[in-house]
Amino acid sequence: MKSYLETKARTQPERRIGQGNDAPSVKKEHAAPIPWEDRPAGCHDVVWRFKANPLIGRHYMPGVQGVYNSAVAPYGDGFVGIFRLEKRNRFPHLHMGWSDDGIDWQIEPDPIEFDKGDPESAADYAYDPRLCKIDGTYYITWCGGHNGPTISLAATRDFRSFERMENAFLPYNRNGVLFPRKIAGRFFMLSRPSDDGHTPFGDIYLSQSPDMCHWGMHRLVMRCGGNEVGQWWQRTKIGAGPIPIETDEGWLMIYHGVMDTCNGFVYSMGAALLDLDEPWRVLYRTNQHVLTPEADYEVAGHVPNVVFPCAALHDKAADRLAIYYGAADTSCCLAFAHLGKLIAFVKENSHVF
Ligand code: BMA
Repeated sequence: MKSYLETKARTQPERRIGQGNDAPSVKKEHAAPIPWEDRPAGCHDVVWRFKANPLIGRHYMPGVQGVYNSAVAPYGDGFVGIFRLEKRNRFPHLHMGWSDDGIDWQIEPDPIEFDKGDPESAADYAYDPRLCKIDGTYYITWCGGHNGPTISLAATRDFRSFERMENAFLPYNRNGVLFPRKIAGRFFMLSRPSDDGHTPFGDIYLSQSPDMCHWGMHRLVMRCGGNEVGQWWQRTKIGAGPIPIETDEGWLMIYHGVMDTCNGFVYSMGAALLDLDEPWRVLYRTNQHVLTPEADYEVAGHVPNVVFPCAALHDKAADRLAIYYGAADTSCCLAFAHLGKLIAFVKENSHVF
């Protein structure tokens, strides 16, 4: 099965977007080292914060009110990012960003302009992007407006032209996260059916597609958990975060778990291992969060008490994982873990329900 762009005849000349004329040209594909900082002395947590957080603060450039819940991926000899950026009207758009080291980012001031591939893809809000490379094509999934929020999709090879694809699901849905390779010849996407508001419920589902256009064979992956499983940190809703990472122990899926309190929702980070061939089967799942809002920039901001992972870079040889998360719907942050230790932690502290 060919990737999406290969199956579509391209009718428009290649063009650049926004300030994209400054986009670095890709020389030779080679991996830049991912961001890394050792666990601080005295810290015993399996996931720890970058000392220089927030990576990208609330006023990244004049008129900007927040940059958060954003996606990154290796590209060329550096990294690309798709950033959720909000100006003073607080209407979220997606902006391209470039970085040599995954830490210092140059974000374009104008939003990405998508080619109009999908006649139903009204120019509307766009938030919480994920970025997934499959067979040489980069796919962006995000929460877009289609008479209510659901999963929008676009494809690019060069981050200069972006082909808008059909939206994946009926509204209402959020947290659409692709798998980085086909499984049994099909594309796989996690998602979280929701409502049109702030959604006080939600479980993670998996859908399959032969062509990135038609989605079906939906499977429940995992439910949120409450009293009966002793899991208050993830009792209200859960949603997939970064692109799942393939490991010998299964797909490592980092996700957010939400609990309701008398002061609103609290968003924490957890992790699970899914079966490699049938990823709707949960092998292990953390019986506790691995990161919860505690730092000042996580407990204070536009929406306090939010840790919202959307991307992760990994280096298997070095046993390193760098997790990008939005903090308090205000800033972009980084956290680190040893991949092997996180997997061991998930297995040793698991409650599958
Ligand atoms: C969710 C999404 C996220 C946001 C979170 C906390 O429903 O809208 O973008 O980070 O709420 O406000």
